[in-house]
Parts: sequence; structure tokens; C-alpha cells
Amino acid sequence: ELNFFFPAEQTVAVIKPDMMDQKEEIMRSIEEAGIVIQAQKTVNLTKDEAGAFYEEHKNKEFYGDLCSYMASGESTFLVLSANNAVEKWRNIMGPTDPNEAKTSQPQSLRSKLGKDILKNGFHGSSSVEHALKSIEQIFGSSMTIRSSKSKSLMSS
Ligand code: RTP
Ligand code: MG
Repeated sequence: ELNFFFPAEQTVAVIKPDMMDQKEEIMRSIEEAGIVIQAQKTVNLTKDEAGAFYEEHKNKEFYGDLCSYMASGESTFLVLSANNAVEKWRNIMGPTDPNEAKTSQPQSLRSKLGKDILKNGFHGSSSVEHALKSIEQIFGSSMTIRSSKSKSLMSS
């Protein structure tokens, strides 16, 4: 048996507030896709925390609505680990707009469960750098598998 110690990629998945009643089934389907759930945390973000989480959209017209949606109830944040985790999870979610997903990716979660372009049920990091930033915000830096590079470990 060969053992590889090359770390798998990490991404952050969020089960948004309106999807929480289906959390268990969703987590099961993630694991059935061969993805490891390394950590989970359920929190009701404040609007300010939601704003920080989606900081890259602060100048978009939907930013206020997005922050209100994300602060409207508890969400579950997951750290996922797999080869190509970022792309893999985004493919499972499907496109941002559930209506578009219904034609282009009918098997995706947003196609099957999303309500509209805002209340689309799920988040996925857009890059490994973005994932790292979200992990640090929600879980703290000790959670990252690239933690040998992280400031907090080097200084401790
Ligand atoms: P996410 O970040 O949540 O995984 O979604 P995404 O990459 O597919 O889409 P993004 O452009 O990053 O948008 C972030 C979230 O903002 C809401 N949104 N509303 N009303 C609108 O036109 C609009 N566009 C985006 C969605 O909740 C989207 O997931
Ligand atoms: Mg995004």
C-alpha cells in the first residue's frame, strides 16, 4: 500500500439559512461524492459578519439583500477536502442562478433546491485563496491544512 501525504485541496461550503431543514441529506450527498467533511460549524451570522464573508461583493447592487439573507437564520459552514475540492463542490452546487441551473445542470443542488438567484441555498469558495480566507474567518487559522504557512503557527 502506498501512502501519499500530499494534502488534498480544501474549500468552504455553506448551507444557507433557507436550506437548513435539508442539512442532513445534503451532508450525506457531499460525503457520497467522495468529499471529506473536515469541520462543520452552525452559526447565525450578523449582517456585519455576512458582509465580511461576502466582502468581494460590497459594491454590487445585491450586497444588502445578500447580507440580510445570510443573517436571516442559522447557516452551516463546512470545510470540505478532496482533490479539486473548489471545482468539485461548485459543480455539485451548479450555477448561481437556479433557473439557469435547471437547463444547464439539472442534477445540481441549486437546480433541484434553489429558489432564485439570491436564495440559491448554497455557497462555495471560488478559489483556494478564497477558501483560506473564509476558513480563517469562520473557523480560525488552526483549521487550514496549509497551516505550516500560517502566521499564527509560525509565531506560536
Ligand atoms: P456563492 O459565492 O454564494 O457561492 O455564489 P456564486 O459564487 O455562485 O455567486 P456570486 O457571484 O459570488 O454571488 C454571491 C451570492 O450573492 C447572491 N446573488 N444575488 N440578485 C442577484 O443578482 C444576485 N447575484 C448573486 C447569491 O446568493 C450568490 O450565491
Ligand atoms: Mg461567489
